[in-house]
Amino acid sequence: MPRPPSSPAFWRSPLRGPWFTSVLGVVLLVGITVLFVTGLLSYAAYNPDLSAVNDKTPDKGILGFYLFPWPTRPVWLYRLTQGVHVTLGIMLIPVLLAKLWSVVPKLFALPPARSLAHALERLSLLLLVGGALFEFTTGVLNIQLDYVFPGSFYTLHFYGAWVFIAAFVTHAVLRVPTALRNLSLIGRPGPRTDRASASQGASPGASSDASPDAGEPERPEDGLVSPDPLPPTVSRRGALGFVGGGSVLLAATTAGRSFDGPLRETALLTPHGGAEPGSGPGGFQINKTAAARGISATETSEEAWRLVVSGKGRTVRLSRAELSELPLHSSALPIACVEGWSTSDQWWRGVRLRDLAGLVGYEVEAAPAVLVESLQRHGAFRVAALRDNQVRDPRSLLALSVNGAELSPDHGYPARIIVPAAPGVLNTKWVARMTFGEL
Ligand SMILES: Nc1nc2c(c(=O)[nH]1)N[C@H]1C(S)=C(S)[C@@H](COP(=O)(O)O)O[C@H]1N2
Ligand SMILES: [Mo]
Repeated sequence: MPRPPSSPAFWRSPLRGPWFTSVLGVVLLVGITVLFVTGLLSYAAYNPDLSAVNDKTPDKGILGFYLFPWPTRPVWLYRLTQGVHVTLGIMLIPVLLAKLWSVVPKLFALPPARSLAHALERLSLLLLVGGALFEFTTGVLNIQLDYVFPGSFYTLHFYGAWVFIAAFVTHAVLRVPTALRNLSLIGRPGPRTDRASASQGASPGASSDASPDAGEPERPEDGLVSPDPLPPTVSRRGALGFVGGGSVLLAATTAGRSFDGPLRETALLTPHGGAEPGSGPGGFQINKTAAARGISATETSEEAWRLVVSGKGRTVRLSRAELSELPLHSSALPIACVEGWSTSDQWWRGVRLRDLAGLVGYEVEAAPAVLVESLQRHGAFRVAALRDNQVRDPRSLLALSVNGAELSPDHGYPARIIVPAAPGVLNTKWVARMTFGEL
């Protein structure tokens, strides 16, 4: 008679066992903690508390308790935090899948709940597994498919992260001690067999050696070790090697997204953006082309385009020629997108944001926040709000040229914002209007 999946003997891989599950669990414990922290940092970097323009997450309420003004130095700050978030997230996919595989017999274990405590634990596991799959899926869709959830990616990924992390912390508190014992990282000194039987509460004589390829007897309710294993075709260490190899392969084909030039070509798994940037002064990543955003040469021409700067009840209109007669400054700054890709520092040249605030009567040292609007009429990222510390930083520019050449249409001609350490989404292209003041 065929055995049902609820029978432990249905699951015959000799790889399953506390050691294998615990190694993967500890890797996820560390990795997911880093993902959570860098994710929260990324959210803070969007200035979500500044204006409903940047963040439409309704009632972030207490979940926004930790928000702080994102600094403008070091200039590579977001490049680092978000590069780590995305690259590490991708690397953890094989680990997550292997971990789920290693415990899948428990999904089918009967009875579904032995006690109220057990029922609650299984419910928390539902949130844990569901939350993990949800966070990894939305994350990957966002970086690979370019915002399939219009405007709502942050909301989904942000709320999902909090639900997931609640289940994750519960699970970690319940399981980390066992995992560390299984790995012999904690526990009593003394002969291995004694320690194992003492720590696992098994009957005397039941040895539970925690080494990777021992038979791993365990408490029956752990249900990880197959009672009727098939002969092994690979050792547990070997299987871990496959998982780790998968992570390394993913990293090797992803990490190039954080660099320019030939290294970027190694990022096989990275969408290469809206246009091939080519070489020369504009030879760095182009995510959204002018054509894709409906920006025409007519509306950016010298005759048609005016920058409208307002604040303090005043409005100033500047042609591009007038703009380029204002004091121009250079800053070497990268662009770093939430999708994890970034450019090296480029040499931007343009008018300081704080000098534009000065045009409408603000003290440059006390320049306020600004709302920046693009010529673009449709699609995401038409508008962005910058905080006062970003406006005041002397390296923050309304750039007119990059690496010594006029901005190309795809890089934001006639003018684009560039702010140190900020997420790319705040670097609005094809700027049409800037409104200074309290937001
Ligand atoms: N007007 C406008 N500005 C924009 C965007 C956009 O879609 N429209 N995309 C933003 C995002 S999300 C990033 S990461 C950077 C990317 O710059 P790039 O398209 O020049 O690579 O531009 C930002 N500025
Ligand atoms: Mo972006």
